[in-house]
Amino acid sequence: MAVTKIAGLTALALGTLSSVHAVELEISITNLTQGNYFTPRLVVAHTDAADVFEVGTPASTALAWLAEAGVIDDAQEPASAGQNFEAVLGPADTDNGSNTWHRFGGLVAPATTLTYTFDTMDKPLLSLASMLIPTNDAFVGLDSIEIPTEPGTYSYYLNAYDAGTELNDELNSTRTDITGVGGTALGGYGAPGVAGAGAPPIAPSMSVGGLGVAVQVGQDADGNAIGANEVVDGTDGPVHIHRNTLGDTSATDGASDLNSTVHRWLNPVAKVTIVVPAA
Ligand SMILES: [Ca+2]
Ligand SMILES: [Ca+2]
Ligand SMILES: [Ca+2]
Repeated sequence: MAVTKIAGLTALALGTLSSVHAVELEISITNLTQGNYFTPRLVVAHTDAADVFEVGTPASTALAWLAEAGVIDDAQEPASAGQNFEAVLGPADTDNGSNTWHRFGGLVAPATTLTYTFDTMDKPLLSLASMLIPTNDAFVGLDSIEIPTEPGTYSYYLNAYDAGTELNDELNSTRTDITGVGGTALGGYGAPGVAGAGAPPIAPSMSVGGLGVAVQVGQDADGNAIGANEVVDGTDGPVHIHRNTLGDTSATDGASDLNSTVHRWLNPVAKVTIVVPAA
């Protein structure tokens, strides 16, 4: 998969942001869903020389890792080295010229809020992305908003997007009756609808298989071999608004292993609040 960078703003728009000053933002993210979790968040302050995603444009390999497996950097999944956002953006927590980024850890549970502080290092734009679990390749995204500079509190509602890099089969990797080759693992989690086998239906464990680690050995829908730590398992277009989880009411048979009474959602799926402190 080719990594594609798309300019987000014109030079004219950047010119209007010349008054940006270094600021430590307080960023809160609220999970608005009933039964989906957010994996650790990629939060990037950047110029128009960097872009996390673009609706209507094929996802980068780094975005595929994030959306399919929750992987942002090598520390999470060494096998993604050279393909993940660390490879695309540079080291975390420092000024990379075009960007500075953090990986904010921990799961965001349904109907909960987590808050972070983030030094934007004078970058004018802000993006955020995080995988929704359990899904094949859904992510919640904020794309290149202008970072407010006046002290105050600013809110944004975020949609769930489909990265387009994995077919939405909604099948756990142990399923063999439909495709004959196993499902595409719903992010590598060991049981349908949860992050670890045996966990309650909407309370993922972080201990089984590692959070967001892709385990997709088998074959894709075209019969091509998929090795461990690959994120190639069919495509369903450029980045687009997610069709939502379809689900059904059996975790072990039918067209989906997800629960239609728990795992469906409507956009927006997240609220982000940015507090710009008084200078
Ligand atoms: Ca973009
Ligand atoms: Ca998909
Ligand atoms: Ca089912």
